[in-house]
Amino acid sequence: MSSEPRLVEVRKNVLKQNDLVARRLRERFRAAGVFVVSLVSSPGSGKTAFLEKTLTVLQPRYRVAALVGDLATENDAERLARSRAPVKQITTGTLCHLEAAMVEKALEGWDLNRLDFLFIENVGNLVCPSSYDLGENLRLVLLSVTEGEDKPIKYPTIFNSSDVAIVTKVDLAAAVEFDWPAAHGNIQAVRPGMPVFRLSAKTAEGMEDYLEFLASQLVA
Ligand SMILES: Nc1nc2c(ncn2[C@@H]2O[C@H](COP(=O)(O)OP(=O)(O)OP(=O)(O)O)[C@@H](O)[C@H]2O)c(=O)[nH]1
Ligand SMILES: [Mg+2]
Repeated sequence: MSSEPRLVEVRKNVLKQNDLVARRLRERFRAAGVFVVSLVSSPGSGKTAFLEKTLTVLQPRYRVAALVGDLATENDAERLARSRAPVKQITTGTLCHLEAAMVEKALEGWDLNRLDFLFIENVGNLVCPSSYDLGENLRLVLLSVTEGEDKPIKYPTIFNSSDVAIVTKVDLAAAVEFDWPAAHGNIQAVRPGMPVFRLSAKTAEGMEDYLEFLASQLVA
């Protein structure tokens, strides 16, 4: 007998188990009144830089915190902690994505009632994170100008499973001859109507529009 059907079955069970935990998390987030935003992208697209800026700017007006996933190191948590927001690193070992159970475990001892926004930076990967619900309200997919305009059509699932696209590192756009109409067209091809923001965490260009959008989500 081929092993293929068994592998598929195991994977389905893992996903089903994840959905149960994600549902539990979503209910907990709703009850606590915390708005949860997750970030997915390929490695190095600028998730941590963008999140550090977001945490720093939001801090005076909102109570914010972050979880960050990586296979190894506490580097990103240390960078995010510079914002002075509560931050916890989740190290996944060999796993290329976060699972709802890891988020649930990382939140042990946290009083979610004391938060307005919780951000979750996923492991840098354009494939694995797409199938794992983390109970978030909003999933942001980042695409940096240096990656190539074709990424949305090459990795459609991660764009399909996200709510908003953020084009990052726009300060480098001219140097890499980034083709904005092509990138935007590719995003819209895989996820018609998807809101897209263009910004730079380095120069802060475009951050204001995105932060306004985020604040409007909390009110909604
Ligand atoms: N010029 C420029 N560089 C940026 C910007 N955002 C991030 N970078 C740089 O891009 C590199 C990767 O940024 P990170 O924030 O570590 O990216 P990441 O997506 O968190 O990476 P992983 O967590 O490893 O997946 C770093 O050298 C950043 O300084 C930006 O807006 N402009
Ligand atoms: Mg990072």
